[in-house]
Amino acid sequence: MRITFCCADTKPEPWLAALRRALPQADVSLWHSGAPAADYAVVWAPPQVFFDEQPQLKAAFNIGAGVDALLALKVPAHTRLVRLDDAGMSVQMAEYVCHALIRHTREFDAYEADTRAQNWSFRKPLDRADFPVGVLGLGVLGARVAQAVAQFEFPVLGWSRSAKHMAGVQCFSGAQELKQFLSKTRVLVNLLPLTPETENILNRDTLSQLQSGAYLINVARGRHLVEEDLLALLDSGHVAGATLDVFRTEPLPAGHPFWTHPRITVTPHTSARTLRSESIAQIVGKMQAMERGEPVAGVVDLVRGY
Ligand code: NDP
Ligand code: OXD
Repeated sequence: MRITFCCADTKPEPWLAALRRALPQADVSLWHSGAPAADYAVVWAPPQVFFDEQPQLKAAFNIGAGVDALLALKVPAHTRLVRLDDAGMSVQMAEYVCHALIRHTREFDAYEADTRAQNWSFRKPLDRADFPVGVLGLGVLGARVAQAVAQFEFPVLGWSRSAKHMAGVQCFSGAQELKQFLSKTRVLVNLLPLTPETENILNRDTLSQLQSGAYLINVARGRHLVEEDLLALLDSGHVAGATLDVFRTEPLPAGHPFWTHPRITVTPHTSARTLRSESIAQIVGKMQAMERGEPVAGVVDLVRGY
């Protein structure tokens, strides 16, 4: 079996070494233009020329959950695209979202400012019933986040494409139920894939439908959010604040207003990192299953776009 590795922004050596350890019989190498034809690829945001030169690939394994960068390319029709299926990301995402939520609802920023000023003062506890949390996207990550938030006894709502039933989560689905979902939500968590249907879904219209004093946690993709609409709604007071992990341009450019906005917390696309050993174990298991002719989870549906 021949495996080629083509991952932007990723140090290749540890991945190549780990893949060789996991598959000692395989020929594993770093892709370069003109490299020999491979059976499988491990990829992250490869250039178009990669697929142009590897038309025989049986599958390309993305070392992330989101496949928007891959779907922007022309991929050979028979090459299956396979996303990471959790591989240690959902627990990180649950930590991140619960941290952002609780930091906001327990007013930890204000307490931190008080204690820095050596000011021993209490705030009136907020009622968690006043902070219904709505999760956009109830897939691998969104479902785990919704369940984690429910553990803290917040009211939890979720929205997905297909109808779902989830213990402790009031579920909504489809465009026709989005309005209802938004009107019952105060803290909005975005865990949708980026597709033509979801691009710019966080805009003036949708964010205005949230309950007053709304809070946004965007951990999916920057292109879900119309940035100037968020700034306008922060100015108007309808949105109280936001925690943003993803941006239309990454790294977030110097001088961007999000860097210094007093009610926006910025993190550098780090809410759920790809974990090398978990990812390789999953990818290698799927390559072996494919070689045996067995089905694997996480194959991207090109029509749905995720
Ligand atoms: P999944 O594909 O497992 O889940 C996607 C969810 O979104 C599903 O519930 C799906 O509905 C729903 N959905 C998709 N399109 C629509 C639509 N048009 N209307 C309503 N619901 C829709 O993805 P993951 O949970 O694994 O990941 C979600 C995203 O998180 C990734 O695509 C990626 O962009 C982002 N991500 C960000 C990371 C970071 O570090 N910031 C790390 C990892 C991922 P249904 O269930 O009905 O199909
Ligand atoms: C992913 C990401 O999609 O890291 O996995 O954003």
